[in-house]
Amino acid sequence: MTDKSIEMKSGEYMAGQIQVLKGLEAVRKRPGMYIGSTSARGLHHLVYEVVDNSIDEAMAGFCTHIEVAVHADDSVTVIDDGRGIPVDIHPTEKVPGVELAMTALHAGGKFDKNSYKVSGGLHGVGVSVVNALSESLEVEVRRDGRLYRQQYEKGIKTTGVENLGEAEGRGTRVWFKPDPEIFTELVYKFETLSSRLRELAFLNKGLKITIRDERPDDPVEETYVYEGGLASFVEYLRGPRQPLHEKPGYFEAKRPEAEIELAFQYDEGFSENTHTFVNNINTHEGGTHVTGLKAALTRTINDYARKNNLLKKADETLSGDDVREGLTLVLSVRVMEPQFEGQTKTKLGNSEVRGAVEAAVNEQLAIFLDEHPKAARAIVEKSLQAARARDAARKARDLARKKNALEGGVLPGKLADCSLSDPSMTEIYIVEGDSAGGSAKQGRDRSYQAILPIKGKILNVERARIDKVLSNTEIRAMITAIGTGIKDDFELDSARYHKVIIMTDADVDGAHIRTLLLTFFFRQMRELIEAGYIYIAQPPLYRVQKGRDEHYAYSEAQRQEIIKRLTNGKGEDARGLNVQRYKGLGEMNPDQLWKTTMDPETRTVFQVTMESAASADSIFARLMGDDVEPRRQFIEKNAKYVKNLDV
Ligand code: 0RA
Repeated sequence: MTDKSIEMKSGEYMAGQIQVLKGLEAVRKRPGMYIGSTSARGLHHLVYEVVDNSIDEAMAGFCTHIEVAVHADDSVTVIDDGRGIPVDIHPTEKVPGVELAMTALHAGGKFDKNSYKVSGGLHGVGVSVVNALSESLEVEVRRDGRLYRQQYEKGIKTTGVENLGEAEGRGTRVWFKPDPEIFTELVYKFETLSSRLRELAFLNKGLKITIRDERPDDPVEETYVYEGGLASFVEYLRGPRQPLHEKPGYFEAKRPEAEIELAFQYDEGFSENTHTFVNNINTHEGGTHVTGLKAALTRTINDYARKNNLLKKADETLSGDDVREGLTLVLSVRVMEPQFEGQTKTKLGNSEVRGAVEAAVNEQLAIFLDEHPKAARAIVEKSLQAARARDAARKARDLARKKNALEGGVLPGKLADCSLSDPSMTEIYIVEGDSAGGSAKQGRDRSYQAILPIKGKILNVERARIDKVLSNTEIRAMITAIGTGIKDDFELDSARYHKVIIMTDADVDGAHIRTLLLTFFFRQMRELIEAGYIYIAQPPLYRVQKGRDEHYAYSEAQRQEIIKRLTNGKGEDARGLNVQRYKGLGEMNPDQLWKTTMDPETRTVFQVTMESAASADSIFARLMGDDVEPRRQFIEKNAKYVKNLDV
């Protein structure tokens, strides 16, 4: 019996099909609404969306292993060993469950009520969105001793759910190839996928996740499984920093409002590394759970310090920033009906979660401190040092403010400011080196572009306490030029520019300086990144010239392409061909710098996202310790990570 004859028989079925087609059409018309973007980011979200379904099955307790493979043609397979998507006919929709999952928007929750849904993807939109945006997709289900299969193209089924006969085991396999008519970028980045999958393995204790990249000549496979869950995550994040206590603190708590899992470890560094998740989603913008967590940390450590007479003066208290200095912490909360708010929908809104987290952390942290008196003392001592340094920095700052007011000069001398004063119209280039700074000053459009040259290596903020950070000239110049202040004093509304563009040489040193700058912004002006104000300029690597034809290449591939075109395929040795490699920005004259890197009409700038900044930061924390070898490796690999910035 063909599909057509079924349609004739059932008006209900036909109505369902019309709904499906309308839904798919909406997804293909406005893919951005469903997966955020159609660039690299959206492309990667397709994988996360499919994996999330398997993760849900793991969270329900039925799946132990998830395998992801990226094939030579950049198609992807996701396999799990869960129960398998149901194949029986849905009572009201009259189609097999698996077909419903593949075609109905938001079908995910229809089967299973009591679970922590929206486990991952950008909006938890469901696998039907992946189907709609795939040139082709195939789903296989093993259930009840049989193998079933169905195939689709652009979300429309090309077969029914076929029973392929007997088969062992159970589970679901989804293979899909993203549609080139939809996506502007079709190449998967192994690092991007593997770091999210590793994160999911940390967040789901004991779950095994494998990723295989079949594209390189020598395929790569990695497996992540962490019996320690978040405790393993914290040790991973802490990296080479010297811990104050040997094992991370760790607890799990079940409350009616939420399930809470937390791990933390203090180290001798000065930065705070807090990562929070709700239903496996990174809550970059914080929310009620983070409010509860911070309140509990501050209160419990102060209580402990006071109870044990560790505070010298009667009125001495430790601030939130003080007790979080040198702290690596991961909080994972599971909530039945999470409300995500904020610009990027990564802020938890559920008010009942605040109290649940606060109470659980108060209780469990107090137990940890009582049971580990040596660690507790070290933590309080460190917080006290932080409090005293902060106090000294505040005094120095007040003094500096007064001095500035007296002298009348507020902006740094090296800043070549723009003439417009509406921040939404203006941008500032932070430029590596005085010579490139000079070219930028001459090449810019001075009405809306400001230039701040900074000396090569700025201070490594990872290894310095706040008072030292603030006494660094380059950093002070940036802070005053940008105008927002830092940390607790940060005010987005005071930003003097809505674009802060980092422009460094296209070499290893440039990459290092860019990382230092990103780390600084991530640590001290995080909201500037969250607001989308930080960008990275992309200067060309080569100038290729033949006669009056002049072109710039931003990658090796582009260089070859241009040479081929200009020489009619003859290549490098053609007569009259002139290829110049730019070792630094300083080698470009002002006009070239404008044309290639600064003119909004022709330049490419990458907007820095929280994810890219966080990964810069974690790479940085990991590698800027005292070990030389990992640093050397990092610098060699760095070009690769920079390419990841738009993901
Ligand atoms: C709902 C019910 C059941 C399984 C699933 C959903 C399921 C969905 C996906 C998507 C990817 N992998 C999956 N694995 C399972 C099973 C209900 C039952 O067997 O009783």
